[in-house]
Amino acid sequence: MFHIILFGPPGSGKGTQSEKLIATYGLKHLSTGDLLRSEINNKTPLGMEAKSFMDKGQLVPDEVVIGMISSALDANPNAKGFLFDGFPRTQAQAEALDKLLKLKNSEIGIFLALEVSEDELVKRLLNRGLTSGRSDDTNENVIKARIAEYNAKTSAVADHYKQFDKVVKIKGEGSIDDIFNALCKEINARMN
Ligand code: B4P
Repeated sequence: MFHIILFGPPGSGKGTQSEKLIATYGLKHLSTGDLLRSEINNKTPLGMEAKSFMDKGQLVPDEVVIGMISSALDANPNAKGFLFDGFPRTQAQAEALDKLLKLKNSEIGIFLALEVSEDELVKRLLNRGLTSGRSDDTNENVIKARIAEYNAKTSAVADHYKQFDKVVKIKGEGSIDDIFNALCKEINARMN
């Protein structure tokens, strides 16, 4: 099994690149953002709790997100590997993920960190907000709050994986195909 973490600030291209990576490598895509939005659309209690945080640009509590990922791992026992998109976003989530994978005698193969300037992030998310219908993409203050949450709580997750020599930084600005090719080059080098 080969597992990938695709990491980066909001709007860095995680969702965009994930679609291409799962098609190429046959991995199961686990996006906590997508899982949470599906709970919101289904109006579940978990979704209603998550919405109150997401609408303000804040992270959803760790126990909610970790529970969701644990269930998703158990629901896919035959997966070739997982592509984690938008997870882990805190140190507690990273430690929980390591433990869950260890129980399956497995571990993260590579941690790919997309790097994009803040101006570009804001521009992309406001642009997506024109068509996505996502309430967290339409208000610039909420977008800035999401970026601030990333800087305060999420960026340090890379340090956790640096100690295991898993982290590779990738420039996340440029054409989608060029970024995809850069990601594939690093994955192929670690897979073989
Ligand atoms: P997510 O759903 O993870 O969304 P995201 O970080 O905003 O977006 P992503 O990075 O995938 O978007 P992409 O660049 O592909 O999170 C939403 C919220 O859910 C969080 O704020 C939080 O509240 C909650 N949440 C999720 N996971 C959580 C967790 N683990 N713990 C706690 N809370 C959690 O797309 C952005 C735009 O850029 C698109 O329009 C795309 O077309 C464009 N784009 C992509 N690549 C481009 C390129 N190379 N050039 C130009 N534009 C590009």
